[in-house]
Amino acid sequence: MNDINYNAILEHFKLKGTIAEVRPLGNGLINETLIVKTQEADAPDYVLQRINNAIFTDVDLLQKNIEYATEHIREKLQKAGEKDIDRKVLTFVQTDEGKTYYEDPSGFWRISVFIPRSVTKENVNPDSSRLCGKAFGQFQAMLSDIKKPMGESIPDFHNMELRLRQLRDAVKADAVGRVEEVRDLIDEIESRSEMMTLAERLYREGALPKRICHCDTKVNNMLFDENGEFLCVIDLDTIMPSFIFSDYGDFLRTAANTLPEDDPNADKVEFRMDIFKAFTEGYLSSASAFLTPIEIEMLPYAVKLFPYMQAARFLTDYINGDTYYRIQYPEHNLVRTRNQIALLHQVENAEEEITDFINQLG
Ligand code: GN1
Ligand code: MG
Repeated sequence: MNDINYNAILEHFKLKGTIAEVRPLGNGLINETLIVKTQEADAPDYVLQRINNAIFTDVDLLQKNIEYATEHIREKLQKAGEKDIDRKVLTFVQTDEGKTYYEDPSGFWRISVFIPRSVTKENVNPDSSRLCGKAFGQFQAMLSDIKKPMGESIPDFHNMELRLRQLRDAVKADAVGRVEEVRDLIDEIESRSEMMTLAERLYREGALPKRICHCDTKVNNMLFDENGEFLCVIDLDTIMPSFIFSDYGDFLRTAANTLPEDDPNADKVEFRMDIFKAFTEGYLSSASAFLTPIEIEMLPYAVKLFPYMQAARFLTDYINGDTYYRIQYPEHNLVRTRNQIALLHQVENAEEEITDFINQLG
């Protein structure tokens, strides 16, 4: 990273002002992110990112998705008479060739305008999770009528059938001899496989739509202003067609877990009903206008699906010898799996209350 000549990359983009400084920003694991400070007070600062091309193999499709989605949201905000639009949607800077990314031997680079006076959060409380629900519902609502051809930047990213196939392939190959030790976890996952692949079957029957989703709905992928008001959604790489469950369920998977997803005290994992209720209220306040009855009816399924899917993904990676997720110690993916299975159990225990609450709102 240190021997990269950032100025040589930056000069291919149409930036305003004089570069004063380039330094790392944030704690993202997938892409490398830097802030580019400019000298002049009236020139914006910028965010420079190297796109992880090992995970996002079709950078052109990825960037087109992001361009189409941000343009569409910008138009929607303009039509709605919003003020301060430049802080409510990301702006990507073009290269001299009129593209939003630049490729050189060190990788694929893109630049967005840094949104001034914005902050990120790592945790939520019921009030902020209501805001998050509303924001992700609005995000889906704004993109629900996009006409541009949006592709899957990671094919079948949240396809549960694929994730189960990957687990079964890993078990069959048993590349590093870990299968015997995790039999109980494989059984936990296999015993629910039929129920958890319901969405894919309904999709094939034409009963369930895919829509444009964010697919990485963590609170730290949102920007807020100095008063805690929501500004915009960031980390747009996984914007793609998916079931709306992706944005609803994955947020709850992280935000409503009392512990981080890799906390080893799986027996202490609890599902926070206060966060669930507030987020669901917020989400339905902005999404119910475009959701079909079956999508609303299946929200309790979505709450289960994401701990389940993430458990399958972590377990697959553990069995494969840790080739996908970054680990800090050898059992890390196993610990993560047990944590997500514990969360699944908690959600299952609360299923009736979850369903009643959604029915009463919907
Ligand atoms: C990855 O890097 P991060 O934390 O934003 C993964 C998500 C998982 C998450 C689990 C592209 O996201 O799908 O839910 O780890 N992103 C990708 O921690 O695979
Ligand atoms: Mg992220």
